[in-house]
Amino acid sequence: MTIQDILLLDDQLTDEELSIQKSARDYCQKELMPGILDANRNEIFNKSIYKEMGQLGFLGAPIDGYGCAGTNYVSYGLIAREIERVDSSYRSAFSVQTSLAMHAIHKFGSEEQKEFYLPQMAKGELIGCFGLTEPDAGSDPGAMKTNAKKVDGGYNLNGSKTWITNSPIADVLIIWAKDEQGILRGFIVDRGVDGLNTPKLEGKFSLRASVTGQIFLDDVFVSDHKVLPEVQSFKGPFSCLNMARYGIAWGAMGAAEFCWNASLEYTLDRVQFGKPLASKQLVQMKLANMQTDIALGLQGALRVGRLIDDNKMKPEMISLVKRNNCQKGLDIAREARDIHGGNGISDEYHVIRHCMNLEAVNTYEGTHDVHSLILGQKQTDIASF
Ligand code: TGC
Ligand code: FAD
Repeated sequence: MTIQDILLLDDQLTDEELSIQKSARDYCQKELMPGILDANRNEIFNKSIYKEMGQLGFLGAPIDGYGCAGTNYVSYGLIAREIERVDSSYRSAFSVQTSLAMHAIHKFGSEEQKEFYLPQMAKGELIGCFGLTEPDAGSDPGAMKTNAKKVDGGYNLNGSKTWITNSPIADVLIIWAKDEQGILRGFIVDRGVDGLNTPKLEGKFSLRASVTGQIFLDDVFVSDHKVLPEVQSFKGPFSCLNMARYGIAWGAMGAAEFCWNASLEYTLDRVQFGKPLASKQLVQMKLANMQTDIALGLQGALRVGRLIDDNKMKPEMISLVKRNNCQKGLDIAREARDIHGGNGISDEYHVIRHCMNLEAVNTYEGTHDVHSLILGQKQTDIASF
């Protein structure tokens, strides 16, 4: 037993899952960690990261065929945990490509669409994004105004999306819009079409190593064969969100683990009042709280992963772990920031970066409170949105 793994989570993993975890940890620590400080300071996302993740088989990992690795969902979660141990921005890049863009095409696309897009997206040669949120439709995407008007050979899309991860750099934009009957449909919009504009959102204090933007659609023509044929309801985007939210539950724990370990090391080294801070009862209680929330959070994520792999997942299970692990991760990062004293606000100690990132992670993919309401609705049968 190690202090890091008090409930022996590694013993619950298969050899294949342990091997995927190791290759993800090695890559993230060797290739991503050394550059994160600069990337976060200067708001840089290097697209070559997608190619590297592609080479390792991370992109679209749970998809069978089409050049994807075909792992189980536990392995997908383990990858998310290792990536977010470095930075939530890189886990965002992984989640959006895998669970939002590729999953939408895999689950709802035609065979032709799958064969064309998925292999290139798995290699990181094409970058995806997922356009659901609008300026006036965040927690309530049902209020969206983006519309699709049927024309000869396809649809004309009009509207705007905001807070879209990757929109300024995406080659493949999954756009959710309502048709003239008010039915939600999914559209694949390729970079370069007339009427598409994807400006970057400036001034972000969170996820600075991820590019976030808007999407403006001004009579963007999408041909019939770029419409996702197998979806005509909000079930479409919400099914993709289930998978991404599940990955976030693992990822938030990865970021929290970094903050806990940093706090432990820092307080063992830092002497005040003649003794290491780690010798103080208040500090030990904080470390114990971090350890407990992480150990339980990881167990919850693992359990939901096994249930997905056994086809027994219900969306409320995902709300439970997304909500819990994001809030706990954020609380741990804030506590770690405090434990580091003044150094805690310097990016060289990394905890302030995790803290700021987890603020957004707690908000996107359904805010903490929206997931409370999903769980409340399931208990009471009363929707209180
Ligand atoms: P409601 O009437 O309950 O349902 C509409 C239809 O959807 C189905 N459904 C689901 N299907 C699969 N999984 C789920 N989790 C589902 N939830 C609902 C439902 O069965 C129904 O199907 P049908 O066929 O009968 O039409 O929907 P509602 O409008 O009342 O919505 C309820 C609510 C509040 C839970 C929903 O709007 C919600 O989840 N809001 C949060 C919005 C959100 O999460 N946005 C995320 C945007 S993407 C993002 O943040 C990416 S960040 C990426 C990164 O960088 O990592
Ligand atoms: P609002 O819905 O306006 O919520 C504001 C506050 O009100 C929150 O505290 C919320 O919990 C609360 N609230 C809302 N409704 C209720 C209610 N019924 N009862 C009580 N309280 C309520 N979206 C995409 O489509 N694709 C992406 O790739 C994507 N990437 C993102 C990246 C970043 C960095 C961020 C910050 C957001 C991203 N989003 C993306 C959007 C994200 O999903 C939304 O921000 C989120 O769903 C919340 O919507 P909102 O920001 O409009 O907040």
